[in-house]
Amino acid sequence: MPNSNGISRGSSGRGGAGKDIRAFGSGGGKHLGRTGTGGRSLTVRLNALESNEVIAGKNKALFGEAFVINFLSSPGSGKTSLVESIVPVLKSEGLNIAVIEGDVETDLDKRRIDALNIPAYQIITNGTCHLDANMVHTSLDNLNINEADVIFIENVGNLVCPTSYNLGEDMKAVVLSVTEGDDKPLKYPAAFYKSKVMIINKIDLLPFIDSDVSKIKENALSINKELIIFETSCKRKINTHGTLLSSPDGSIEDARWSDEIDKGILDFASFIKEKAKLKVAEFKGSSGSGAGVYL
Ligand SMILES: Nc1nc2c(ncn2[C@@H]2O[C@H](COP(=O)(O)OP(=O)(O)OP(=O)(O)O)[C@@H](O)[C@H]2O)c(=O)[nH]1
Ligand SMILES: [Mg+2]
Repeated sequence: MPNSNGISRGSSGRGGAGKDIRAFGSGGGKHLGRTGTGGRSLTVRLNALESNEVIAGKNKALFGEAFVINFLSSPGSGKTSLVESIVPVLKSEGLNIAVIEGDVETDLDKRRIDALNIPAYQIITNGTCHLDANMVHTSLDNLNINEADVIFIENVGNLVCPTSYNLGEDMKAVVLSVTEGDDKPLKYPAAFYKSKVMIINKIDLLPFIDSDVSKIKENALSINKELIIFETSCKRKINTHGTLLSSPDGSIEDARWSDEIDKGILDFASFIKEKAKLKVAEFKGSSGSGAGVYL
C-alpha cells in the first residue's frame, strides 16, 4: 500500500495487469513456451497489455490539462539529473511540476526530487523492470497533481521493457548518454521508435571519450525520422570567455566559471513549456471551454 511518505511497492497495486506482467518478467513466458503452451502465454500477455491500455486511458483523464512526459533510458543515463536541471527553469517560468519516480528498489530518486520542493511520488516495483499503467494509477491517489502544468514520469532504468506500456502520458522521451555507444538506437529500436524526443545527455564528456554524436543521431533517425533531438549536459558550465569547460564531478572551483545553464537544457525546457501550452489549449478545446486559452 502507498504510505504517507509518497512511496509504494508495485506488488501492492490494484492487481490485474501488473500481476500478470510481473510473472513474465520473472521468466514465466519462456517456461510456458518450452512446455508447448506458448499460445496461452501470448494470450495472457495480450490481455495484460489490453487491461494496461484501459487503465492508461483512466490515467490520461486524471492527468487532465497537465502535460505528461514518460522518460525512458538505461540505468544512469541521467533521467533524474535532467529533471533536477529542468525543474528550476520551468519553475522560474511559473509552471508547476509534479514527478512520479519508478525504481526497482529505494526512494533515492524521490529524495533528490524532494529537494526541489515539488510534489513527488516513488513507485518501487519490487523487481519489475518497467512501470505499468496500474502502478501509475495507484500513485495518483497519493500525489497532488491538481496544480500541475507538467508531470514527469521517470520510468525504471531499462531500454526494453518500459516501451511496451502506455502509462497515459502525452509523450515518451528517450534519454541516451554519450557514454553508452552510438549503436544503441539500432540495438534497442523500440525505445527510439516509440519516443517523440531523444535527449543525448552528458555531452560535457565528449572530449574524454570516443563517441560520435552525429552517428547517434543518424542511427536514431534511421529508426524514427520524426525524432526531435536535444543535446544536453546536466554538468556543463561555461567560462567567462565563452569556452565550454567540463567539471564532471563538480569539484573544480574556478572564478572564471559562471553558473549559466546549459543551452540544451534551456531548449528542452522551452519545448516542454510550448507543449504544456498546447496541451491546455487542446484540453480546453476538446471540453468545449475555449480553445487557445493558456494557463
Ligand atoms: N558528466 C555528466 N554526468 C552526468 C550528467 N547527467 C547525469 N550525470 C551523472 O550520471 C550519474 C547517473 O545520473 P542519474 O540522473 O542518477 O541517472 P538516472 O538515469 O536517473 O539513473 P537511474 O534512475 O538509476 O536509471 C550521476 O552520477 C550523475 O551525476 C551529465 O550531463 N554529465
Ligand atoms: Mg534516476
